[in-house]
Amino acid sequence: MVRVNILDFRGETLNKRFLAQKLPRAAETHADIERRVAELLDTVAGGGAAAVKDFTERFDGVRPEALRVPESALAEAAAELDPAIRAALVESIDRARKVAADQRPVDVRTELASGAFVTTRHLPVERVGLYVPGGLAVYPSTVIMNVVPAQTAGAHSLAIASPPQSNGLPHPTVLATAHILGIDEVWAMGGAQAIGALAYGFDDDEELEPVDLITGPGNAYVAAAKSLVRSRVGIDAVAGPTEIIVLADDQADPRFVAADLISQAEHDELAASVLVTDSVELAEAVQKELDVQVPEAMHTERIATALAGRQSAIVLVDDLDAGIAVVNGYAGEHVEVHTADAASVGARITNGGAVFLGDWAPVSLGDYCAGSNHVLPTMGTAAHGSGLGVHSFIKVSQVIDYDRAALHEVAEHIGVLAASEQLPAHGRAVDIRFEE
Ligand code: HSO
Ligand code: ZN
Repeated sequence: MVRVNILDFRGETLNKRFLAQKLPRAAETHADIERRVAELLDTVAGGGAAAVKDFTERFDGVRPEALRVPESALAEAAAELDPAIRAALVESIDRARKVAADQRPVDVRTELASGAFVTTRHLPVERVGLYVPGGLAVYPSTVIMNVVPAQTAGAHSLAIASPPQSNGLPHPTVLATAHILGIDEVWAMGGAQAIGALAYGFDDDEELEPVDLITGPGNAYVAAAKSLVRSRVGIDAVAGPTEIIVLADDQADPRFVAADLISQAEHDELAASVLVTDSVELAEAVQKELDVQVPEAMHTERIATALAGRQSAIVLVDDLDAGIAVVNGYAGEHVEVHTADAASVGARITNGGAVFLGDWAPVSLGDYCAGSNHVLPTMGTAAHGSGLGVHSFIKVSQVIDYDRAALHEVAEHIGVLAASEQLPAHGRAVDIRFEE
């Protein structure tokens, strides 16, 4: 039998403090990982490409002759790509591009008075490093989710890093996807050493220009490295293992709910699959379905471990209002709503990286082909953060344009505020302009 923790929240007051204590969460990242990664980053900062190759040999079991993947290898991978995979990638790219195009922000010029303007400009980040994990699975779909919004934002230069396989190159489908997307800079580097290389660059054996921003998911080492380099470069978020939280009532189809819980558990033993329901019958039916479906899966052990982990649970609540409070308190990466009138319940989910409504919008749709992005906030960060999108690759800059009369109109206010902050030179910088 597949074991899943049952949490009974019926009769409880579901305030923020209670939820913070009782919701199922993975253990915090080990301080030990941070320490080891910090040392590794120092070595990469000082040792350049040669150091990255040393770490690659140690962790990936292969020493690539060159870390930079030759463009011919990208073209070759694309030429040899299975046509069905190509068609699926193209569909995924088209849909992602449509959504991204609609996310483009517009510059606005605000007129505050005659001759007084502030323009809010949206400018692309110049150079971006995109991390595509290897490990337990291959993630060409993640190439799309990183590259499409970066390109739509207008980022000038994009570099992809992905760990090498035994032949010294990243997975061929990752290379082919990069080629289809028009990317020519791909590096055979993974793990924390790849994050260090993107952040610091190198110019010893090979030349890698440091980037301004690093995006993309990764394991605990990648996450630790991203949080350590964030004072030097921007990062999208520190991603944890994937999460799904399903809110279901007695109308839900237990087969679909079980399949979707399993689908994200398939990623990682540390993945979180949480079901929140006000129906004990549904909870039991889902548990039965897990017992049927988990043994039939390809990665039964990984899935069973994830489902039995402290980060996964079936949460029983009194009613849908309580369920919504639990889901918003959890602030999960993926939220699925399987209730009568999923759209109106979904509208009340205010903390969720992506919200999937009803029977026909499983997380797998969003992982590959919805047009939405699958690089999303985890570990409760959906309460304040967002998934990848065009906005992730844009910085806002304001342009201030006042004429003489317009400045004069506020000169006195500036003088008063400057004096109140005991910064009279600020006031003087205005007054001097109006002296004869
Ligand atoms: N569910 C993962 C993304 C993914 N799934 C990639 C399959 N491939 C995190 O959102
Ligand atoms: Zn997935």
